[in-house]
Amino acid sequence: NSGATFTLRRTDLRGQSLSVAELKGAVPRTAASTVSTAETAVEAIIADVRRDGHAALAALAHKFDGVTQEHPRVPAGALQKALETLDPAVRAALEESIARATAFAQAQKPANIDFPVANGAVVSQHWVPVSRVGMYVPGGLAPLASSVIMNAVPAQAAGVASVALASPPQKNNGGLPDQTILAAAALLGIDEVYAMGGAQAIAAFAYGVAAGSSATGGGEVIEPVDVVTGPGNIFVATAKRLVKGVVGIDSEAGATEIAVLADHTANPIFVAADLISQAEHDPNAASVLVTTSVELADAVERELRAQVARTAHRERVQTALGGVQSGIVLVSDLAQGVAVCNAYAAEHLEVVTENAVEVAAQISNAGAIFIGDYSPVSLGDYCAGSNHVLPTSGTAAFSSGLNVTTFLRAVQLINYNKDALAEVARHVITLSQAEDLPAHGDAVAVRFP
Ligand code: HSO
Ligand code: ZN
Repeated sequence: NSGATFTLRRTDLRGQSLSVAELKGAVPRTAASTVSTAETAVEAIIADVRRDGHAALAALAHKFDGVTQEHPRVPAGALQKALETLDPAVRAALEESIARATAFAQAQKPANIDFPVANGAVVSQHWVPVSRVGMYVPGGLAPLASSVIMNAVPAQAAGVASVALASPPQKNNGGLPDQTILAAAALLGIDEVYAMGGAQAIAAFAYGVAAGSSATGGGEVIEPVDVVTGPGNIFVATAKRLVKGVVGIDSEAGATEIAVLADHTANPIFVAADLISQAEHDPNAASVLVTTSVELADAVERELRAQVARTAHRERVQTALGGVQSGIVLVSDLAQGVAVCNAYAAEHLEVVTENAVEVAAQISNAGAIFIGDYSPVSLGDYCAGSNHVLPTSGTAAFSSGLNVTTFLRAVQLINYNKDALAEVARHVITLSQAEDLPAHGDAVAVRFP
């Protein structure tokens, strides 16, 4: 079993003093594409769904998923049955995941502020949930039931009244979505589930679908949503990009990434296992080790070869580890390591060094930071209580993973009484004149004749 063939490229930055731009150029990452080759096709699908509603959904389900569908709504009985037939161990694991994610999401809820700016002048900020969310959960090779939890739990904790879920119809499941996805939805109390895939599902959520006519086989109204979340293939990602602005979307998820910042104290067996765990997702996944220790780098490489040789999805893992997006970066010290990690802005960053908590505190750019030997990324994927929908491709420098505030808006309330307005009136009038917008000042002056 010595057939593991891949080369992890090494970048040696030791002794070099590099600017942020140079560091960004030095870290192993492929440029994220900003234009989509699927755009024309997706535009046509969105137009079809807007024009023909259920008839278009049925035609697209036939064309892309190979199923004949009268209407996409999954019957309540099918959700119940999926739950009843779920492996009890999987059910227990999903329940633990939901419990931890829910507890943390509840704790994330930001407090409302009612702030007395002056006597009789209160300015408030109240967090208000969006009304309705549409979640997309991909089917395909690896339907991820855990992603149902990660998308639904923060929406529910935010107080979103209406949560709908779409997942592609599976030919081998009688045209219903994957059974474990249905069971996870049932566990979460989501009863509005659609067997819809691809760009058409995103279009249906963004614009809504009118009730079908008897000529088209019927189909209930699908009300439009305010926010669409969830990962998907290039068609789904492109559709989300095209409907953004009509609805809110979560960030576009690219291939998954793990970076590990490690010193000589790290355990190479653990580090190698963690690098492989995310490489398992996708041949385009990225696994990056940033280390101060050449000995650790060598040991991790030896471990990778041994562990890759016996891993289940060896082809995928080898391609990911051998790709230009993966590799080992050698740094002079932890300060340079921190700078490299901040320039890289990993989706997941593990810090396995001496004083890992203090080192992690210096990381400003990462979707989620996993601290120490016993907080692996795969814990966060399933059961930590944190969310696994995180910014990829360096977007962690300016955006956040899914959390309660994804589904909330901060609404400001202004409540001045007469005396409080009188106190500031002359300033409003002065500024309105300075901007040559005197009617603005008049709207204040008229209250004090
Ligand atoms: N690591 C993935 C999430 C996931 N892993 C789901 C397993 N299941 C992106 O954060
Ligand atoms: Zn994962």
